[in-house]
Amino acid sequence: MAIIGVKKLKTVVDTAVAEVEITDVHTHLYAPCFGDLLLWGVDELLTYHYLVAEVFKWIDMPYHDFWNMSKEEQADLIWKTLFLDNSPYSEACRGVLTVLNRLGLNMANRDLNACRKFFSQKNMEDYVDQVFELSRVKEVVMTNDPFDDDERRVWLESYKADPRFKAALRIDPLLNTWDRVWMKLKEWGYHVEEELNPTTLKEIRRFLSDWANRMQAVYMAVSLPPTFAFPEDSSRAIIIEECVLPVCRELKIPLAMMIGVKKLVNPGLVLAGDSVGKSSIETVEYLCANFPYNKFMVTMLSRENQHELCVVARKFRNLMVFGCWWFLNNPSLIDEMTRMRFELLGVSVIPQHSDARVLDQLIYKWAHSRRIIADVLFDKYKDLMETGWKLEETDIRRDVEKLFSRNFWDFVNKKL
Ligand code: RAT
Ligand code: ZN
Repeated sequence: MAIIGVKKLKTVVDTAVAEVEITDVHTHLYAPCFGDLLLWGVDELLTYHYLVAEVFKWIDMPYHDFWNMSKEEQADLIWKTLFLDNSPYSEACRGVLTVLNRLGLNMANRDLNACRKFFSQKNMEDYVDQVFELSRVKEVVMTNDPFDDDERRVWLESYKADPRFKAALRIDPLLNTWDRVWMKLKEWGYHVEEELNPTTLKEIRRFLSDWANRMQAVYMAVSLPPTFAFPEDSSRAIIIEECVLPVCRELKIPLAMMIGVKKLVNPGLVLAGDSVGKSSIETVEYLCANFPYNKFMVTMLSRENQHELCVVARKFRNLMVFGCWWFLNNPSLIDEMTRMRFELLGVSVIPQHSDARVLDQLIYKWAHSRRIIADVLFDKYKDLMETGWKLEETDIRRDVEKLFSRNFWDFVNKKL
């Protein structure tokens, strides 16, 4: 047995975490066959909606004037406001600089146009390879919305599988705006009416199976408001119970629920205009308890829900907690949440996902999270060693591999 001493522990943990090949369970990235839907490069990085929200803290311009600017003009304004007129230490700003740094760009002279030149010489396909290599991500799960016309066209006409990009069937419109989308299903040949009668429910099931199979979806996913309740007398609850859960069961895939987003509290900010609210943990508890043959992946947006979510995950083997979502994806909160999760759940959690919308973000989101998770792990192993427990490098590599990849696949493939 190659037992590790406490002196070597730091190096062993850091190396294991730095080297592990990641399965990123939730992103908004697209495989190359989706063309322009896959965003990349410095102008996309700078106009990420996390930065758009920050720039409007400083500028007085009407929202629509900003949205009428070209992408490059928006990026120039964000660069000037958030990087030159202020120090860019917010997590979203720092992220851009981590990416440029890891790509070998020297930003000491703060020259944005030099960066643009660097990216203009790249070709998308090669750049995808480079980013996957640099971030040591082996595969990502996309967010695939059959209600998005541009995306839908690719699935129906020109999709070309790339093993690095797995699909997740995203069903927000179906669950959150049935009164508007039932007409679309009808147009696409499903025999539905607005009223959720037996034929309509059967046809919604057919729609879900068709798309999950077409995409080879590894799970179904939905983002939900803080008011999400179940059971409830609403079209959402009926569709979940009668369609989503049965189809997930039949296909043996999890339903990922991302709970706690208050949509468009400031509509002028568009994608950057959503906020957060505390949600009901009882809803998660009820679903896990009453649908034991369904698997649920859950992440919640408010910090206040994190502890109770861990507790519920201790009670139900059909619940997998994942990621530090969106406003929680900041170093201080990742650190706090990861500690709590490791203390309450041991190795049985998916500590992080990237939520990358721009390919290059894989580089920073994972560099930043790896650092924090490694530090937390080190503390936990050190505490363990103080009990006299002996650790081998293989133990640590096994745990790290589970946290960053295998727990997800084991859960997806788990039979209940
Ligand atoms: O983090 C984000 O980019 C959000 O805008 C959302 O996309 C969120 O992650 C979601 O998947 O709904
Ligand atoms: Zn997302």
